[in-house]
Amino acid sequence: MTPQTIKRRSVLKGILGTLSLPSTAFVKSAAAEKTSLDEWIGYSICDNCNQVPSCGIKFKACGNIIQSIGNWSENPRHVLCSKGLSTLQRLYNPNRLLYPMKRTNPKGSDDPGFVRCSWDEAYRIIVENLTRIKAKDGADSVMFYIGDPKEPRPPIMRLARYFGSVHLGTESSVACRAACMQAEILTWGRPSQGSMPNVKTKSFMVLASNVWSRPLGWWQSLTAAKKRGCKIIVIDTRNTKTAQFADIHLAPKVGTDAALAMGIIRVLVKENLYDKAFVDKWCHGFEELKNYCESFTPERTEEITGVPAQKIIDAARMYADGPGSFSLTSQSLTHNTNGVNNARALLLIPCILGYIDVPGGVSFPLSPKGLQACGMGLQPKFYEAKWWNAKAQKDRRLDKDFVPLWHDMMIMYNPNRLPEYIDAGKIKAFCGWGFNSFIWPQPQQYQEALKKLDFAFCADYFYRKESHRDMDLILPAAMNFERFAPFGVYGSKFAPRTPVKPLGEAKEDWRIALELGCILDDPKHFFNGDPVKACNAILKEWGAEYEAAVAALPQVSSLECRKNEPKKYEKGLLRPDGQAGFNTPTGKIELFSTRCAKFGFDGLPVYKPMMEPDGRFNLRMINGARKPYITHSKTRSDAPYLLELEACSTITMHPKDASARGLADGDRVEIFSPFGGPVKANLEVSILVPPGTIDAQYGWKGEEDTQRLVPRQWDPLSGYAPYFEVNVEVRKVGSQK
Ligand SMILES: Nc1nc2c(c(=O)[nH]1)N[C@H]1C(S)=C(S)[C@@H](COP(=O)(O)OP(=O)(O)OC[C@H]3O[C@@H](n4cnc5c(=O)[nH]c(N)nc54)[C@H](O)[C@@H]3O)O[C@H]1N2
Ligand SMILES: Nc1nc2c(c(=O)[nH]1)N[C@H]1C(S)=C(S)[C@@H](COP(=O)(O)OP(=O)(O)OC[C@H]3O[C@@H](n4cnc5c(=O)[nH]c(N)nc54)[C@H](O)[C@@H]3O)O[C@H]1N2
Ligand code: SF4
Ligand SMILES: [Mo]
Repeated sequence: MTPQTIKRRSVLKGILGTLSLPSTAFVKSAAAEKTSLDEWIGYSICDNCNQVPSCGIKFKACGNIIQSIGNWSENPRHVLCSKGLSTLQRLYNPNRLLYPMKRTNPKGSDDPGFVRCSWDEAYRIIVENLTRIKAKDGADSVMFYIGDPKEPRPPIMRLARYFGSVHLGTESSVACRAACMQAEILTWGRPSQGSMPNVKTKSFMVLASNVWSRPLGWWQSLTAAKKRGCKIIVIDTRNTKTAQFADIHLAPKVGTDAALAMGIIRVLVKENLYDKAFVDKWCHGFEELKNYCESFTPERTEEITGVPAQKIIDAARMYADGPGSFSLTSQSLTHNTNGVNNARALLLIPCILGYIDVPGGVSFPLSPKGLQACGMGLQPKFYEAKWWNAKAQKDRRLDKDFVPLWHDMMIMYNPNRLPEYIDAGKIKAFCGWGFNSFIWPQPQQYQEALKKLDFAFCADYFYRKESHRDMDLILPAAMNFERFAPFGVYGSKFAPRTPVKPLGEAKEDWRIALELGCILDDPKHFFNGDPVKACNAILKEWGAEYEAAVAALPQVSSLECRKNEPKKYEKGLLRPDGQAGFNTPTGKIELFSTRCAKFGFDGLPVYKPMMEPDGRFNLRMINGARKPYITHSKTRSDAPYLLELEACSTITMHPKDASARGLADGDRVEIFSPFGGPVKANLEVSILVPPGTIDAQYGWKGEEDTQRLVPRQWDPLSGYAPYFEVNVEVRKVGSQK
């Protein structure tokens, strides 16, 4: 035994003794208070679609049992949707994982033989294995991963950092909003999905987004704007409720948005509708853009995108009557092999119109200083951004050659080549929170790869057979009603939670990560394992405190913030060096990205044709546009209320395509692609999709797993998969090939 393991064991013993109880008086008294059978009103935050920060929930409880839930009206987000309301059923689902479980059969066995173990034993197994693997293969061979549950990210990022591994992957580094964020940062140097319209906004573009994927406040804001006379333009391939509500709906074929954007930009340039003074002073690469868009005449753009030429002209003119703003999709534009460019191209439209950081346009709020979305770590100091960004760490990352631009821009490594990394012996251990192997195209390849790991564990609400079967340990995570951390952030407001005691031996994700940090590293770095202390370390940056915020409930509390003012780029408020301009390499909005060019990519967001239909596969599949009662893999079994709304995989097809194939509404069908199938689904015939396109939901398993149809090909800028690009064919179950 090495001196290091002896030390670790004695430390472990001591720490486990002190960590088994909540550490601060506040947490202890909060827990004790709820042991009586008195009725009380409590507050939580919904985590069921991970639009973090998410909607506030007010609940009525008796002792530790929550009896009913509803809207928390004082919370800025206070209208719960079907998924939010179903979280109570999820909380008391009898299949919940409530105790740590360890495997007793060898990896690869059909039955892993999971048996219950104590937290002490689970931690001992984790610490011994991670310490051993780190000593033998280095800290970087241990991969940390957090799935779409974005709430646990900050302490796990901290855990990975102090453990010393640069391989932190998340669902956002596999496929989510981060590719859009890349587009935003490349263009104007900071993340911004746009701003919802205010009283000064005269025109508004919805860039591939839909009411079904947004908290309900989004729809309220849009309808109020339209009532005020603001013109709404929706750019969406499908004929959604949002599209039907628009003044103009442009429906480009999937993945042709860069061409559509160039067509619109050409009209703005030709008709002199753009803001010349703003472009001359604050934009880089206008001449290149002007030359490139020249060939995107309305007629040619119509040919590529399917959007009528006159509509392109009308939309350009309507949007130019500003000030205007926009709302950008979180993911749909970027789930094809030219995704980042498709998103970037659309973002250039408000840029050349000068709608950036002006009243009624796209606002770039400054405050509270340093605050980030929870999914990005909440606060750079807390997860130690400097460490992640240092060259010594960056140089060690496995995604450096695979996605050089992503690697340069992002702290999270892109794990889409995980099977290759495992086969090459570069990743030996996996520590996952909220891990779902169906997130990937060809998920079976990832599931096979997991079997080859030396050690792996996952924390989750439920045991998910396909993702967890080859883990050594499964840890029960406390749900949103059972945890303090994290607080919800809404601009300059924040909201704490008043949790009930977790069922069984479930623990908060934050607590698990912090306790492991205490054992693997040093309790001083991990707030003695206490999530409220960790939250307070973050909140104190903005003069706030968790306990005081609980005392103020049901009102939400404030964070110290700087005053927002327009045209901050003129005053040096958008760059860390205090110089005027934007936080890009040229200090200007980059219509031509010098950062892309540096890595050998096109500097302009160019159009590229999507995968060609080859005669056998003639339908483009949008594999995953959101439905209001489904979230990814997780809502299918956790909340039976939601399954009652849709009990199996259901694809949508236009009536013309259905009749050409002899298919009717309600048919059971099979889907094929050049990359896999058959995959089964029920058919819904609807004008929601245009001819030539079907939509499907991913996350169904077994014979309904649509991820098997998607190839492992990647957008070279982000490394994201073409979930919305693959061509498929559909036929009735049992009919001839
Ligand atoms: N084809 C296709 N694939 C896609 C997409 C698509 O549109 N089409 N979208 C991509 C996008 S944008 C995303 S975000 C991902 C989905 O991301 P995933 O990570 O696959 O998301 P989920 O299935 O919601 O959740 C994963 C697991 O987390 C568990 N979980 C939920 N909350 C918590 C928690 O608080 N703590 C812990 N420990 N566990 C929790 C759930 O029980 C579930 O097992 O899929 C991506 N993949
Ligand atoms: N109900 C529900 N809400 C959710 C989630 C959920 O699973 N369920 N997941 C959350 C998460 S993790 C994410 S990332 C977000 C995703 O949020 P979004 O990206 O906004 O959601 P989607 O519904 O995938 O895409 C929005 C629209 O883009 C259109 N679209 C698809 N491809 C193209 C294209 O190539 N061009 C154009 N112009 N339009 C296209 C689709 O028709 C769709 O109506 O949603 C979040 N909210
Ligand atoms: S939109 Fe629905 S699922 Fe998403 S946070 Fe709000 S209530 Fe929860
Ligand atoms: Mo996502």
